[in-house]
Amino acid sequence: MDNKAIATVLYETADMLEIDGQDSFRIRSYRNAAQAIENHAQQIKDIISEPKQVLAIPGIGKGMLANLQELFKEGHLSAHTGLLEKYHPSMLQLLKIQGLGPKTIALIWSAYQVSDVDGVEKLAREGKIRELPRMGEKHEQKLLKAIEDYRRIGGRFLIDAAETEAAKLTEYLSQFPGFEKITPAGSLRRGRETVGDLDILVTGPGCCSATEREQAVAYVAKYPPLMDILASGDNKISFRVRTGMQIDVRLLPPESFGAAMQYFTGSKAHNVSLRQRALKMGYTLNEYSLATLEGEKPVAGRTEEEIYAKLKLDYIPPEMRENLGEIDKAEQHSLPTLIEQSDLQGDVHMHTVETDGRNTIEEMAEAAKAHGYKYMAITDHSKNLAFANGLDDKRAVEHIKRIRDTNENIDGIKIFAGIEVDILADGDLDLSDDVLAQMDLVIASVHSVFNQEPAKMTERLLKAISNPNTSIIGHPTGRIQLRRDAYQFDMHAVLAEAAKRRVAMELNSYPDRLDLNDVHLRQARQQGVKIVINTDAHHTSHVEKIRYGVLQARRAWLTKDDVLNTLSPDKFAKAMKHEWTSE
Ligand code: DGT
Ligand code: CA
Ligand code: CA
Ligand code: ZN
Repeated sequence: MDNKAIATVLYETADMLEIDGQDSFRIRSYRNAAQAIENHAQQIKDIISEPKQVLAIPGIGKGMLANLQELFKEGHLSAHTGLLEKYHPSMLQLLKIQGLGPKTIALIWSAYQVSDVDGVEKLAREGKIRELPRMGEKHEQKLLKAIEDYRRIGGRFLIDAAETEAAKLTEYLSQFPGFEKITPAGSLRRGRETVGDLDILVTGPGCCSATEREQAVAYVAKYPPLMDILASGDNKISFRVRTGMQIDVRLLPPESFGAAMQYFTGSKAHNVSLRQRALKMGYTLNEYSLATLEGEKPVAGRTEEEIYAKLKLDYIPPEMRENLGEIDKAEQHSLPTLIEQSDLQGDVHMHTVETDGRNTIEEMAEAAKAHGYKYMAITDHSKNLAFANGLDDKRAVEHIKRIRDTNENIDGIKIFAGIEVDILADGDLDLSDDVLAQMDLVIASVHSVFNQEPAKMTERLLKAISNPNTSIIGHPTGRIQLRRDAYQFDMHAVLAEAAKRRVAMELNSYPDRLDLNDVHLRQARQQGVKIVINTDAHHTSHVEKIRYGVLQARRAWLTKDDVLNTLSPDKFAKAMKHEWTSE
């Protein structure tokens, strides 16, 4: 037990004593001791048999010494375990929520006997926290936000956050002399919608002599956002940064870099299949190389390409490595040609200052043009979304005119006039058919009443799809990653109707949406439904978020043909009026 672990037990005991309503002197003695031990240069475990040395640490008296002796003799502290039993171990999770202190937890406990995160979240959502003494609605909202942060930090991160973190670290590592290649592997490289921890692989010409390794690890340890080091070995250092993200950095010799890329990109399931194949062919495959079973002579390892080639497989893009049949396809030379960002000719879900966007029509169009698109669409909100200042029929018609005028006055990009119209609770669209018919394209989206019975929600979506003006269903499942689950409905029935009516499904690229997700995209393709990949941009800078959508499309094995906004402007315009033929 190191000093940090001891301090944690003491801090937790202090917090639980406070929840228990014990006197402040006793509580303070635990906190002071925890702090002193945490900052003490010498390990307590090395001096515990010398009571005088322990007592010499400021803040540690005879009582605390007895506690420490118990801790080392028994492996636990009875004051700590007793309180844990009384309040349930889940209390420790509650204490980790920023801004939820022992006093509030005590209040919640005495009123509701709830001591776990899910339970407290439920109370807050039910408006029961504001009923406690000295609490109000503001506290309740802050608490919900804190729980959200806790979940994020305790769990997975959105792909854009992971990417930003990886880019910052890569920049830092690239300044270390001798590091030549620095690449993310793991779930980030596979383009998964969320990332658990970051896996960064590093190599260079001389990588890595013992001294270079030592210097490199020391350099990584000085990374400014680094909070604590979790493990540090010969060629690996694991640490946590201030955002709560955990990062594994691995140093590799160049001749193993491809093997390590392959291994640490995963997925685990893909790797298991690949290794079985290697064994059948008389090879072993690990993070260092592909080698002969007999004599362990390496035959590949410098690049991933040579490993797949030696295994008589076409190169499998990282996004496909989930063991969903990609190895068979690679063997048969029949891997699909996945869609690429450069295949997209337009982005047709964009908001402006007219509703809840931050830029004008012109600014959004210029951003789309600078991105290299041939077309884009302005699709502001409809009136049901009151907080977004959504458009009614009259304003929508005026807005169309403005969009068309802007289109006349801009060169090099076609601006379509569209709308993101709300699908009301009964499945009706929020604007009159007459106005919707004037649009070049209509995205119909659910933005309210998410908790309908699945059958009702299915009916609602089917009705929206059956409106002849509907071109696209926007963010079809409504999920907000790490925050709100998808609303429930019969996806198969909805996709079948969309296929029949030639209504497209959106792949919304906003990182917290990514909706449809990879699984549903695959299902949509199988049912003959076309996809439109959009950003839902509310700012010119959001145009770049399209790449997160493209990654999900690739994970779903989509090709250029599956996605309507790879079409030329004319063909795309027709497709928005249901005029396309499935080949
Ligand atoms: P994450 O971090 O939860 O988002 O997902 P990954 O895929 O990044 O998983 P992680 O970080 O645990 O490991 C990175 C890769 O390393 C993983 O995709 C495959 C490889 N790997 C890890 N553990 C094993 C293992 O036990 N067996 C095999 N074959 N591969 C492993
Ligand atoms: Ca990972
Ligand atoms: Ca990892
Ligand atoms: Zn929307």
